[in-house]
Amino acid sequence: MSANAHRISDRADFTIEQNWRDYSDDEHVVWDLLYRRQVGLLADRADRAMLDGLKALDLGRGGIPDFDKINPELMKLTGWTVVAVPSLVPDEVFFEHLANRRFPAGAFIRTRAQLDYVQEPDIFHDVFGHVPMLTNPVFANYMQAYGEGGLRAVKFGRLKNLAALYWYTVEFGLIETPQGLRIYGAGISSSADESKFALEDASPNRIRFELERVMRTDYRIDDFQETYFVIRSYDELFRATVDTDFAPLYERLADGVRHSPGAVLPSDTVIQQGSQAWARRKSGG
Ligand code: HBI
Ligand code: FE
Repeated sequence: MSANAHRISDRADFTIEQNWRDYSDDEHVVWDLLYRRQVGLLADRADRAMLDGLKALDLGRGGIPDFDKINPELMKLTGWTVVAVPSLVPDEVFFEHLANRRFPAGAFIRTRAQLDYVQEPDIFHDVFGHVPMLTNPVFANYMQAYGEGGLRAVKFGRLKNLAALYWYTVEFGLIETPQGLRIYGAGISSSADESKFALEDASPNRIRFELERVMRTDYRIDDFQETYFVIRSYDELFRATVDTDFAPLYERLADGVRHSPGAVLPSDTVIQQGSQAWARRKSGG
């Protein structure tokens, strides 16, 4: 186990040094294995924004990315930087970073035995999955607006609703393109199985994104999604956060009405109704 695995931070913002020189050769090999597999799968499954971001930051240069090398490029493109954290950080710390255009990325990398699934976000999930999207100016604005909204949601006690918005967009979002549906969510793009499942399997619902509907929808963290929400553009996502007056929305959400992950509502614009043939699907999950 390298010195990087699950260190603790003694800073108020939970950051640590990445210490890129401490990664072992085998840890670099794990990144290369995951990178090569995903980039092959995503060539015609990921949205342009993600593929362009991978190139712009040269994340395929070989080995685990050194934040000192990718940050100047990312800063130039959209004013974001990646900061290293041991793993999940408290919600408010997370929102504070996003609101200041800092993306907290786990510094540890999964082992070869965990190639297909790791419980906590490791550097591959965070830097391969999330960071390329931060090179897209509109999505970068959405992520900062999300962070600011998160700090407000904590005050209104509406964290669960906001976490659902993050889950169904930043983590598991799909976008409509002239070539068909494409992936932009990091939870999908960093997973070999879900990259195929999210676009090609008949069992999940694919429903048009609507802010309040998504914020009321529960989700499962240990299996593929039962529903994927589809946006038309990143601008639609950004506008939803900046054009919405959240105070009355938070009042309405206080009624506690939630939808189950597989629900299809009469008010939904259904792009593809799932076959609902649910079985535990995540391989080895
Ligand atoms: N911390 N490092 C890290 N990464 C996350 O994705 C993350 C987090 N803390 C909280 C959190 N996500 C979720 O609660 C968000 O959905 C709000
Ligand atoms: Fe994530």
